[in-house]
Amino acid sequence: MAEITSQEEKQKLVKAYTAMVLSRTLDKKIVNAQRQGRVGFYTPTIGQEALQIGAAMALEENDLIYGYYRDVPLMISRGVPIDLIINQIMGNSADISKGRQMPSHYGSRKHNFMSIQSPVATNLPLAVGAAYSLKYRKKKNIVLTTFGEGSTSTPDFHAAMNMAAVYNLPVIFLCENNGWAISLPVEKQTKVDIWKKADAYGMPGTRVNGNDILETYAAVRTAAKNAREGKGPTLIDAISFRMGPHSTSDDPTKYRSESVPEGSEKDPLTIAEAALKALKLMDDKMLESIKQKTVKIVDDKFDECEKIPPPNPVTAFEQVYSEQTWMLKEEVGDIL
Ligand SMILES: Cc1ncc(C[n+]2csc(CCOP(=O)(O)OP(=O)(O)O)c2C)c(N)n1
Repeated sequence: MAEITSQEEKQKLVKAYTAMVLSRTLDKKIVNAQRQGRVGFYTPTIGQEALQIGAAMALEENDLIYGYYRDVPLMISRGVPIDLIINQIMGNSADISKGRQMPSHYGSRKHNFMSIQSPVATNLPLAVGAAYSLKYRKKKNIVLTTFGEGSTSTPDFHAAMNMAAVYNLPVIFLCENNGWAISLPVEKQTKVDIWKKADAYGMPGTRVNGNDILETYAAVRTAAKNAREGKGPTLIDAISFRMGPHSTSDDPTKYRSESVPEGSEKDPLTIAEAALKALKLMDDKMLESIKQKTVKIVDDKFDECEKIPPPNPVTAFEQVYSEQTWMLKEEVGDIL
């Protein structure tokens, strides 16, 4: 287990654990709601809480995040309220994109969390472009971008890694290596360990146990320090396991037999709880109390969001052009 010593870091860990519990509880709530027909679709995050929240622990508020569809824990640890996430999944009138996007395509300008795109790895070149801009403008903030190991087989991954290294940009590539790209295991995805790909582009690459929040935190902390000091990008290969299905439309029992059950020794929450207890920051009673309270918070918020009506159809014609074109005006007229 990686070491943390300062009081500030210990407090961060306690906060991070509450974010982990909130993410896990929300995740289970949404999956159940999908099974009940209350939401249409969702990409579960269970199993990837430690690596995302560990990364967030090492960042500053003004650092930019270009994430992907499985990054709810990362959003939560940045302070994104859970109703923003629930409303997006429901596509109701309180959703910031007014139901235009499919579920799991969140974003929050306030939290420097860019909107998610569907095509995998398309966030990487954007992250590199943002890092270029920060460097050009001599800003001190940096960029974190995340992606699954399957996304490393795209041209966007290679173009982004190359440009980041050539221009020595302040960007961290965090590979959420959960072992599977839908039904394709990592061994069939690539012949080389993901972290070793960094060498081909001339940047440091490192592998961590992504189920261990402190290990991921330590790696991202080092990468962030380097990026801020002008020492360029890093690739971090955070090994984890996708404990749930790829999405609510997927049945992993059709293609894999391995599992990491909740509460088992590889579960990121179990590992975080052991760390909190070893550091004497929490005992079993406190851990249980956080879990209980969180269930109520999530249940209440979910019920609240469910009462919000769907978007007014005319909103489909808004927020694209600053002034509506005559064609749009005509179409809106047909609806009213
Ligand atoms: C460019 C592109 N190709 C294919 C897909 C279809 N697709 C959606 S998710 C996914 C698997 C991605 O796996 P990985 O990058 O490992 O992330 P994970 O879902 O495991 O977190 C694929 C192939 C897509 N969205 N975009």
